[in-house]
Amino acid sequence: MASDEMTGNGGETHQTAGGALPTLTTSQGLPIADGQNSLRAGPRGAGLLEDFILREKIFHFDHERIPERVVHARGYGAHGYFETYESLEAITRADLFQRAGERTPAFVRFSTVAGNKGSSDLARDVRGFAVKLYTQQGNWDLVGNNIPVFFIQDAIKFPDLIHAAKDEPDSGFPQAQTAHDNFWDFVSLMPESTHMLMWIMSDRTIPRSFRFMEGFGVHSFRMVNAQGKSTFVKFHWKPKLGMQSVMWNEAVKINGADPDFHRRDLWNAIQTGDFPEWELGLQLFDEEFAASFDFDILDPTKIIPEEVVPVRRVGRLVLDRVVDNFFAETEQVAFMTQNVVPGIDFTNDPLLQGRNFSYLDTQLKRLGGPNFAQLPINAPKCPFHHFQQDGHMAFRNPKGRVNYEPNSWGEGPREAPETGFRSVPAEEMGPKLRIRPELFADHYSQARQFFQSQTPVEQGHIRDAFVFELGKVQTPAIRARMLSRLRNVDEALAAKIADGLGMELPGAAAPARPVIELAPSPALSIQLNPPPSFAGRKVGAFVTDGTDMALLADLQAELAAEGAVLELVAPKVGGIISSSGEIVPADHALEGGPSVLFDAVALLPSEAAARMLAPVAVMRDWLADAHAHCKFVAHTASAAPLFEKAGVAMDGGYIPLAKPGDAAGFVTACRQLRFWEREPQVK
Ligand code: HDE
Repeated sequence: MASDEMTGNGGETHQTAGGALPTLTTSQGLPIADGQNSLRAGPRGAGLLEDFILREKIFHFDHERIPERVVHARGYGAHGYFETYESLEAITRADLFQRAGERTPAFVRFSTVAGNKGSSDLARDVRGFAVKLYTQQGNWDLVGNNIPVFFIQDAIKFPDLIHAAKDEPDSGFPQAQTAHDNFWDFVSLMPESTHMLMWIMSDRTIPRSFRFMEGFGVHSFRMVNAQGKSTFVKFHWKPKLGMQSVMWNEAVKINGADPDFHRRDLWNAIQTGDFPEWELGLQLFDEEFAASFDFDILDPTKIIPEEVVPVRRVGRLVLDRVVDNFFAETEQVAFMTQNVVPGIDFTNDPLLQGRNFSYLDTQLKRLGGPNFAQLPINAPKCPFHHFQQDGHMAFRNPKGRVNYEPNSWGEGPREAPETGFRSVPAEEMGPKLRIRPELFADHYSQARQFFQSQTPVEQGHIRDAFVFELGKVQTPAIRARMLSRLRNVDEALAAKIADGLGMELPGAAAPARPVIELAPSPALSIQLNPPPSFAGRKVGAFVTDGTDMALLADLQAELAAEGAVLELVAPKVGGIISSSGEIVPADHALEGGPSVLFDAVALLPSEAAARMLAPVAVMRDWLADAHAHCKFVAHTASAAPLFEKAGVAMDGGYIPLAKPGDAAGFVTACRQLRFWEREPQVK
């Protein structure tokens, strides 16, 4: 036995009871006798070049990282399935839509766009919503976002957009945010981005979690039936739990309290069997509608309002399995817009056409060779046969002599003229030009429609977000240029932002096409589409020694019946001794469980504890934040000293818990998610 000094492990052995664990080896299978010490010349001597075990281990470690995605670097994935509600045979021959009840395996990766892999989840940013469907006719990737429009109309502007949005190249900051000069300089010079700016300054870019956000395919695609008939389609994902966002001040604090807030939420929901679900919605329309629409359906900065073309729900996506290994699955998954299946096709949207080039290209760089489709997460789950061979890391290698076609050996795959993929034979004619269609030049009408479709509370948040972001812009001329554009969206909004910035309102920029007055679309508002219940949400209950267990149990039961979760926050994580003398473990210590982590809060301290804790800063923040973030607050009478010290004035969002039964009223109130009536008082 080696001495403690030589093993460096304090004398502990790593034997396990029964000794059933496998032997540690090198990657070549060599059993390792000592994994704690490198080979050296004497106890205090130099390391030896001969130590191939050290060299192999460090070599592999040095190469553990692959390049992070140039955009959407931070993301989180999960497995699940898509279930078709009804046959869509009349519209598309895509195999996954043929049979009601059929389940297609799926992998979904949610992401932010601008931040690097280690950035925080609550950055104000667009969320990626990328879905890989492993159909029986190949993989179909619907690589979408949680916002249905985009900043730019042509792929040639994408590198400029992303350069401007990401950290500035000399300083390397700010990371994961658009609140800086380069971004606002670029977008204020690109009026086509105005519609998207309204969306990103809205609460859509600070979602409560991935589970509570919509997804969109953005571009117009085509569905094609067996007769070759093509129908235009816009794809939507509708969250079963409804939409929900946090407040900006809350987002800033969540980033500090739990930078992994969104990934933890998804992981926990799946692990506890509360599987997140979205319905796939289709907006289907034909050439005739496309020709009559006020906007060009090829323009990715435009939507088709749901009130104009209703969303038909055709199936559901359920995420029911977390990954086994983050790197192998979430990091190595390669989404590609060009992964379509027979029955799905592209349109001439110039952004989509550029994407179809980019996604293949980027995988070669990121995954290091042409065989990334052989990785289990990327490989189709249907039979596939081709004659591609060799290359870096080829690990599915065919047997036999036949590696080309046509061949006369009577072996190997053949084309499928009837069932294989064929592009829609759209007529393409015209001069070769670098130009955009006329209708693409309407930059403001839908931006205005979006703003006017929001509730006053949501409009206030948009205004505040512009004031915050433009307030971080150091060059006054950039702020002024942006304001001159916003005057075309809404005069009152522009004036309020100017006021918030302490600036004069500049003259309006001349729009390239006149702004059309469009009917508001209530479907665009989060608040006008409240969730069906409080299910999937989380309440944080502050408890101390002496907490009334009957009231706590009642609260727990009501939340469980609603499908919501209760977590206990206590002065110490070890827990509390309840009124009935039992030890109840806590989920969070007060310091580690700030109220921003919860959708609503409850306070059930003993009176003595409330008096003692009232002056403590963390306690005051806990309550003051819940109040400022317009949360519903359930409380026992004994919590009164806390309110006084935190300086909060109780209002209709405060619900007393005096007797069993009161918790039901609290849970009902929580279905509204926030007590927005409070916001004017706390702003
Ligand atoms: Fe992407 N985008 N994109 N994008 N995108 C990538 O591909 C690109 C666009 C989207 O979770 C990259 O594998 C170009 C719109 C998502 O792995 C890259 C253009 C939409 C993801 C790329 C766009 C998206 C990406 C980087 C303009 C919403 C993450 C890594 C022509 C519909 C997928 C990668 C994942 C990722 C290029 C515009 C969504 C470089 C050139 C519009 C959700 O290929």
